[in-house]
Amino acid sequence: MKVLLIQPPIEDFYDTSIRTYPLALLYLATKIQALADVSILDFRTGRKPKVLRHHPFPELEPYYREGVSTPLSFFARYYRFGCDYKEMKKEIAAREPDVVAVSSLFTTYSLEALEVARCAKEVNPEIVTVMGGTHPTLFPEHVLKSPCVDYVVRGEGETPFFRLIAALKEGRGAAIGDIDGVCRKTGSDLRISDIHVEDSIDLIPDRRLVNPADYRIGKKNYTFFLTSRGCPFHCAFCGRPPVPYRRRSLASIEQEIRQCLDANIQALDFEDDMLTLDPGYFRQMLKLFHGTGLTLSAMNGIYAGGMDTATLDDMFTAGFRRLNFSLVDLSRSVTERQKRPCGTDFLSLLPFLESSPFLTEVHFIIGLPDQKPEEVINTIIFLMGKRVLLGPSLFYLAPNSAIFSRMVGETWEPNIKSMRSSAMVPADPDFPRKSLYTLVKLVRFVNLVKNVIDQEDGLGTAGDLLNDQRFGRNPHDQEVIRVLLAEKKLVYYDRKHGGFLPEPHDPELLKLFFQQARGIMIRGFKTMNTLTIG
Ligand code: B12
Ligand code: SF4
Repeated sequence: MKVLLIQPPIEDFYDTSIRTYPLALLYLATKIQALADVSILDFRTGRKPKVLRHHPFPELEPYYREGVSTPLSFFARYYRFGCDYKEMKKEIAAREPDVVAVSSLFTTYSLEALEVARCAKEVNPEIVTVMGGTHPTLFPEHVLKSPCVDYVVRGEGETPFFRLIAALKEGRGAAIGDIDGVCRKTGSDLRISDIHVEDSIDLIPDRRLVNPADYRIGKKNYTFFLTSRGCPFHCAFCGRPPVPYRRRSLASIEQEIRQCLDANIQALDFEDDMLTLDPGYFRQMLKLFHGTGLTLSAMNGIYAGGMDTATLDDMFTAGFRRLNFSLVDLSRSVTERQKRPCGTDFLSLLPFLESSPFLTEVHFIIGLPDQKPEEVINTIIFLMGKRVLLGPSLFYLAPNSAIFSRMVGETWEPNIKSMRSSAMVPADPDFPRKSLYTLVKLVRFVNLVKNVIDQEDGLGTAGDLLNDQRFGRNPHDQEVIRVLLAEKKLVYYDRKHGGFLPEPHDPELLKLFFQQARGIMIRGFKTMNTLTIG
């Protein structure tokens, strides 16, 4: 039996192309390896993005434009990241699979995943199609009602998928209805199973099933890695898959590290939802990396609760160089409202981090319901004075989160495309889109200044930026910054018509930022160099 596991393409204004390792598919492929002839096809990674002239967000046209020159640029074009329909059909047809199984991790890109199932059925209606991942787990009916999907797997897929493939192979179709985690249909009758949770999460994915050179960060082959699954917390904005928190055995992690090295992996990104929950376990786990030479990261974000400087030292020894912390917001009242545990524990680690060799990125959310733009300004001003890079995340509605249930509940379907940060959907009328946009632009300004002062010390105030070579080379960029500093306005240079035009922005917020930031210092990201906002 030939089983093809597919990572679908996505359509958006951007892609995080350094983080598309198809780990879920590798777990599934490894589990059924002895049962079937299995291969993985990644329709998303390593393909040239294609510009889509029409996109589903006409309301964003004033914000994301082409032909614009500004040093504070944001998104411009809408793309398809990965294969188009014709290529997908050709690739599926060439492999003549019996089963096509598609990963659908994101609700917002679930239509792209369904397209893959449609391709498979068009290639050959006899191909059995299966879909799994966070989206089908949360909305099995939505996926199963597509005439192109035969089965949906809910929850962790290894065992249900194994049983499904075994039943199909042995022609035991009738038994499929009883497999925990597998949903099926008979005519219009849908049989929806509970969410499956694996008894053991120690399975080691066989990374030889993908080409390591297809997944690179800089010059290094990277992989995703999990030491745990699930998270015991319930932040109101989070749409994590509803599975309990469990940790892996250290012995299996040790074995997996060896296999990664054998597979020529040089960098490893932990994608755990809660990597550092138990600092004791975490530190033991870090010891397994000593001497491996692997570069470690946790770009999904590190939770600082319970962490201390000794743990940070251990992280450095293990191979971490760049840290991504999830702050959410500086204000305790915001984090408490969001039910975010230990929201501000990170602050106690900051003095150590600033004087350490780590490069630290701090992520915070812009546009949470009940969050005020002024609160975000406080976070920005605080972080700009620290030796960190600012990592803004625009709020989006995450299915299964408490906010999602409150705001859209059962009526979510028409909003599918908006459940992404690039859609900049305001969650609160007091925090409109132009304020979200203004704050992102301010963060870009701060990070740009950090970049400039990292390269050049002794710039006294922000006004000196205008004489800096970096801006001097492009008079249009220089003018955009001059207008921002002097007139507190956002403008861009329109290359087509050859003039400066206003960007949508909230002038009051800009004024407030510069008022509060007056006399306050911006510190570099890589260096302790500073500059003062005049
Ligand atoms: C890595 C990751 C990414 C990567 C991409 C990963 C990839 N391969 O494409 C990056 C960083 C690019 C990413 C981006 C986004 N992400 Co993300 N991401 C994750 C993260 C942290 C881990 C996913 C993972 O690999 N887990 C490890 C694997 C082993 O677990 P798994 O995926 O659950 O797979 C198991 C089952 O689901 C099932 N299964 C999975 N696939 C299949 C397929 C079949 C056929 C079967 C049978 C079973 C099956 O079996 C697997 C093994 O048990 C999850 C959080 C999470 N806990 O899932 C969020 C998550 C998936 N992301 C999410 C979102 C919303 C986004 C964004 C759209 C947010 C935004 N900024 O707009 C962005 C898109 C940005 C962009 N355009 O680049 C949400 C999705 C929620 C939803 N219902 O839509 C999640 C759940 C985060 C959250 N807490 O809310 N993400
Ligand atoms: S945001 Fe992080 S800590 Fe909060 S529930 Fe989600 S995974 Fe857990």
